[in-house]
Amino acid sequence: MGVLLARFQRVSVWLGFCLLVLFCFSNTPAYALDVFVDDFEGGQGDWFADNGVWQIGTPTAGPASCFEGSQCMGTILDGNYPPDTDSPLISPVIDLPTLVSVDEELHLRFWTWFSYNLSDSGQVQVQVYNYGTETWGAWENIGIPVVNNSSWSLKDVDLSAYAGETVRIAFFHTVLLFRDFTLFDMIQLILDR
Ligand SMILES: [Ca+2]
Repeated sequence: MGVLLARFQRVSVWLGFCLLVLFCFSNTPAYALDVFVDDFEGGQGDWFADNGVWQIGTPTAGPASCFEGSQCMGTILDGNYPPDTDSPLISPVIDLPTLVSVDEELHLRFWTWFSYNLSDSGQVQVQVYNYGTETWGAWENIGIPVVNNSSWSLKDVDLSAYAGETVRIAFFHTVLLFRDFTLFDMIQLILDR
């Protein structure tokens, strides 16, 4: 009788452990890990512009406010962007993590407000560093260009294809004519699990 009871207790403990393990794994929450975050509240940092029409601060035209806080990046904060001013706003160097399972994805998320002339647009680009040649590759367009206009809205670009690479991100402002401007705020590069 004592032996049977001991066996029953061991089985009960083992079953309880198994159920606990199954419960823990089945309830493992999906989560997002920040790889890079910038809301521009600390200033320009290591962002830079080529053929620069970019300014940092609080806009006095358009929405007359940033999405978050008092600092955002824009192509002239108090009026129209000038004509013939193609210009990328380029991020600091970012080391993207590798993906370790099919459930993981890398996403660039940012808030933008824009008002473009009919011939003008905004495009996200990425550039990969080659450690062998110690040079940066060509800029590649990713995601869908934005045209026309939008109030503050959240954009999402999948960067999973660049996992494990060292990259720079650019917001490319393509302009023939002139009109209001474009703004960026609260930029996040996220590892989704
Ligand atoms: Ca901000």
